[in-house]
Amino acid sequence: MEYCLTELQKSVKQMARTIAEEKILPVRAELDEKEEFPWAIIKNLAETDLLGVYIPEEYGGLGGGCLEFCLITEELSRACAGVAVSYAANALGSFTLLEYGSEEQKQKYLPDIAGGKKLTAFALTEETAGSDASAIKTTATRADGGYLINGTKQFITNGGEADIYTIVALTDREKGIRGASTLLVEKNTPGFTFGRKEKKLGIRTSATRELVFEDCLVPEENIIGREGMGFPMVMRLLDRSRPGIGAQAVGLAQGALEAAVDYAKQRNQFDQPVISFQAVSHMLANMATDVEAARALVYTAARTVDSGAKSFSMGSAMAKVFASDVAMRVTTDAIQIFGGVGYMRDYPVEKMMRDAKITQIYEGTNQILRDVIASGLRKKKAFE
Ligand code: COS
Repeated sequence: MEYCLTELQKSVKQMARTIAEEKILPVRAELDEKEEFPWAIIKNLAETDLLGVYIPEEYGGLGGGCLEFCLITEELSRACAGVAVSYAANALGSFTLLEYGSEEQKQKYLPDIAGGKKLTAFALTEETAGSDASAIKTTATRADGGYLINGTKQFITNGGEADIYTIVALTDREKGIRGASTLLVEKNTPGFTFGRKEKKLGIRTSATRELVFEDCLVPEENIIGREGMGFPMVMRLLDRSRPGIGAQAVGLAQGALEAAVDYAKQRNQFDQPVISFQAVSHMLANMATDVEAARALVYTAARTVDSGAKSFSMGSAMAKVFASDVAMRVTTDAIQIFGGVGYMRDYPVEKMMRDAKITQIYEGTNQILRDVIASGLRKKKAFE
């Protein structure tokens, strides 16, 4: 399909593909097995400026937007979704700063993020606040010299590895979620430590860790925007980042589709390649159609984010829901086409299926996102 990509889009996509094929493919099974953070690959992404693709040129980035970010995420995910999410979580950790940060904050942090000198993470989720994001309990209380943070964040991607954390905490507990604010916390700030490192089904090279805050004092200037603006900021951040999860799902599904086609062409049964059986070739045809439909939706959602549209909740949610369901279906069918060997770790498709599952869960479960879409439908005055 022709997506009419710009020169910048074609070039970042190609660079990401080269890194994926030369640097990720040879080590993905080992990274998965050892559950090691892919620092060498993050370094490659920094050297090629891909880490700062969405950051404006004045702060050292490439000046791209959501679509460029999605193209890179998709290419990395085609090789390894665990590497792709480590890359994508860095953007999640810096989007709020980019959109709402003061000029001083941007000058201070963005050049190092764009250059890959500092990695970021975003922390919203807590034990009591998953789908119900408004149930956070972490507090940031005004104190001499800034805010005193107390609480524990759970399941934080890039946790322990990142240098800068964008966290959401209650600056006014009385007001509940309307008293939430977004703050930047740097690694090594006294009172900020890392708890349990999770052992996961998939995306095992990525780091998923608890963040523990015990009387952690951050300076007043670390608040992003105004006190009480935290929740709407986070909702908008998630609207902006969900096409990225869609792109991760599309990359995963594309990788599984390619592996299944290659295998079906070379695997002989009953004296012929299994792709010559209609039962198999129609499965592949459905997989290819699903992947292309998901890609078209993800790119359109990303272009809507980049268009400057005021609201893009529905399109972003649709892209994430549809693409992640496709990724789960296509990776599962890829194993089916491989048959018995697909279930073994010698081939990459079992890892792809394990990796795909999380795309239906994180950054809003597909159940919550169907609520977001339905709520958009309820609010719509007319269909264009
Ligand atoms: N953009 C901007 N503001 C938004 C918004 C959006 N997309 N969605 C909601 N808001 C605002 C609302 O306007 C409302 O503001 P006011 O207080 O001024 O009225 C406020 O946020 C609360 O909105 P709402 O009442 O709809 O929030 P709910 O508590 O019902 O939660 C859901 C809404 C379920 C959609 C939200 O909790 C959610 O997205 N959950 C999933 C969380 C998630 O994705 N977690 C994964 C994190 S991985 S990093």
